[in-house]
Amino acid sequence: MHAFEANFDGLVGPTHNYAGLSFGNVASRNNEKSAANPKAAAKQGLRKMKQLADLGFHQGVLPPLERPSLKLLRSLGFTGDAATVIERAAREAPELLAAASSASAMWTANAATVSPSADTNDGRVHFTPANLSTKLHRAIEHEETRRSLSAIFTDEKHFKIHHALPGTPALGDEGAANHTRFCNEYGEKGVEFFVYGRSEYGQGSAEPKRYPARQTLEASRAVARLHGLSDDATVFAQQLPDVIDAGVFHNDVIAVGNRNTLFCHQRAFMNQASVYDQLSAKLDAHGGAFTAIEVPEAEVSVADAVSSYLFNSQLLTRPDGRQVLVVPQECRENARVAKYLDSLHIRSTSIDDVLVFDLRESMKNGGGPACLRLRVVLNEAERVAVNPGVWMDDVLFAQLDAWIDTHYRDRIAPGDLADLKLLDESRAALDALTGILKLGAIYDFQR
Ligand code: SUG
Repeated sequence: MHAFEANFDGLVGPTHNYAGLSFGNVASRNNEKSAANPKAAAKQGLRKMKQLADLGFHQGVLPPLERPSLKLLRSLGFTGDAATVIERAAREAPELLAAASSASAMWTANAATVSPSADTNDGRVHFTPANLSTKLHRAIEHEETRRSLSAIFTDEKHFKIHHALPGTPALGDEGAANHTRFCNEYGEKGVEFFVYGRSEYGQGSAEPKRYPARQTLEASRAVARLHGLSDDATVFAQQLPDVIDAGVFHNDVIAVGNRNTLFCHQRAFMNQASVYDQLSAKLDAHGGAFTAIEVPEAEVSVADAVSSYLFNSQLLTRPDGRQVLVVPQECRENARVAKYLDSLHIRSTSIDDVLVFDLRESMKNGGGPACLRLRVVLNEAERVAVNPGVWMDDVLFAQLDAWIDTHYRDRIAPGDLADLKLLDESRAALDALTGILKLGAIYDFQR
């Protein structure tokens, strides 16, 4: 059946700030305690969505979550009315207030792992929200994420939305950031590629020494089972541990795939050649010819990849069949990466075009073009079943642009998280947003 890939980008929430919450994510740590501009952040993300929609890509929007999360703070013993909770948390545990205030749900590549209906045993599109259990500010996302996904992919005839895996070290799951799907045509059965950082029970397996490996093999296998994927259509691979130690906290910082193409760094996976062989053999059995475009260390180092986010790009097939690579501006500012991109057209790769976006605000927290989007392959019947309010077009763009102007600040410094007004402003924004996106009352404060 004919199908296409839709990208659902996370709208940056009104509390976007730099709190240095993600040890192992170099950008997050480097920008800790600097002032953020939520309005610019939201507009940068929105412009990407609009421009990609204008080019003919199917582009959807996922809403931010309610932040600050009074629910988290209350569960940690801060009692009383909202003002008392925030005031006490700011005074006694500013790091917990920061975790409760993060707009991290913008990185929807971590919202869930998604398997298209062509791959699953019951013929539905499966979603497993990621438990994101390695970081407190992210571990509190999945319940609300599930609610948003359920408001958008509501029809159970087409969509199955699982609960997140138990949030425990053995089952750390970071969602689609560590998952890629290869296929011949989007609507045909494909091969799902799960990349993990460590194994809880795989004795003697290599692990990073400096930074945490957020995804486990056990979590990846559990998601594949939940989604009803067959063994002949899954490949599991481990990230190189020392690359995680160099700042590659998700696989999408070092690799991106689309259809039959994997674009990745030379030093992405353990036993990389055998990983290619497995992908090639399994894709071949499903009618596709696997190709890897491997970038050598000698041309672009792992450090260059981490600072420029070359691989945190989107590799997209245009309606006319040409393949475009969507990269952040930082790629143009790194001479070696820019040189590599400029040479793409003479290398006879399947990448025909490069599109550059300014996503500076998100990038400063370690979130590039690929982090900001969740890919969902849909056939026509499934597309019709999606809540129509979330598809990007001229009207929705204009509404969201004006909505950002009305509700967002242009500066949030760490100390501002103690500002009681931020909660009311944020709720007013989200309340208006559910009207614009026609999502119904998805937020706790609306219920
Ligand atoms: O989980 N940064 C996010 C970035 C997520 C990027 N996603 C993908 N690679 N798919 C993270 O590390 C930083 C927030 C702060 O420090 O304020 C943060 O959560």
